[in-house]
Amino acid sequence: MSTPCSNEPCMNGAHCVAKYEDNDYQCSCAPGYTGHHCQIDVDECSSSPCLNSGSCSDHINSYTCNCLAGFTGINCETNINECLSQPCLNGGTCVDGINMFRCNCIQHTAGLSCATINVTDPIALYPLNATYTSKDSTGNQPDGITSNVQFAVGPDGNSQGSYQFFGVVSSYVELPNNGGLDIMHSMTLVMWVYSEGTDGPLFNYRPSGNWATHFWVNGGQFFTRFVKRNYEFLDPLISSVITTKRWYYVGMSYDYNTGLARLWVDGVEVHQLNVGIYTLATVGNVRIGVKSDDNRYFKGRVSKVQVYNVALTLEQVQAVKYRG
Ligand SMILES: [Ca+2]
Ligand SMILES: [Ca+2]
Repeated sequence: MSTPCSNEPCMNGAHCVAKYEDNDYQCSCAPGYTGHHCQIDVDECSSSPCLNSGSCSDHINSYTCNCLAGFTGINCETNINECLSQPCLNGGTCVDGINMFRCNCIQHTAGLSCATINVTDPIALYPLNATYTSKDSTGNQPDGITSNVQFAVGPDGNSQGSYQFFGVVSSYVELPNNGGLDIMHSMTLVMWVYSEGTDGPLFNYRPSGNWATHFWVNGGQFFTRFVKRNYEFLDPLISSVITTKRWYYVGMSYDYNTGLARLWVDGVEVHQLNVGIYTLATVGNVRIGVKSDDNRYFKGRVSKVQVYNVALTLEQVQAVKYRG
């Protein structure tokens, strides 16, 4: 028996509903189709559902968005956070962009990820190796004077990459200070030290007499004391007890703008102290190994002594570790 639906007029999986009284039919479309015979594939992209310039692909009763780089989500509604991987180094602040990030670098750092650390040149750099002997490789300061020291293996493995100090009154290096090392204000000193167990001076202003600013092994610890111009002591900075017969990369700094003093050992700040704002006693020649009126003489090795007239940051101290 023939019905209005007998010749299957509805398309695309539609259900045909016969209307006998009119000898007609109506198509009940499957999802995603329209039209009298459900012959039209509805364009689900017509409402422009894809955001942020994503391109839309129409499917049966659905759509997909193809997002531009930097966006995600069903409708490309999400700006991917490129800062999540923490790409900014050295304290830089990350600002998320579109398929990119930008780093706002702190002072003295630069580059896309703030990986570049800018450090001013030292005012003196004594490599204390066979190439430079006791000379300042920057050429700024007069040559040092050696007394009963000899070359030894340095922290970089160079067989003549340091000076050996013997722990006796005659064994020292003296660095002349014709005003060039008289820093007075902000300063940083970094050096490599290999102690063989005695206390003694590592960088001591004034070879004898009044104590000026000094850096020592004292009590088996790294010990630095900034001293006021009138020779009054400021509070010292002290590390924990050090291991003998291994190299340490040590540094200390004083910031005249803040009064803050710092002591670093192998890239770690071990002591920070606000000692106040004073002009420092950085007068007289500097001696490594001996203060002639004190009977404690450093025994061990020293290499790559660097002096700056600014207070370096920890990142900067690490960046100059192998200078010299
Ligand atoms: Ca469609
Ligand atoms: Ca982004």
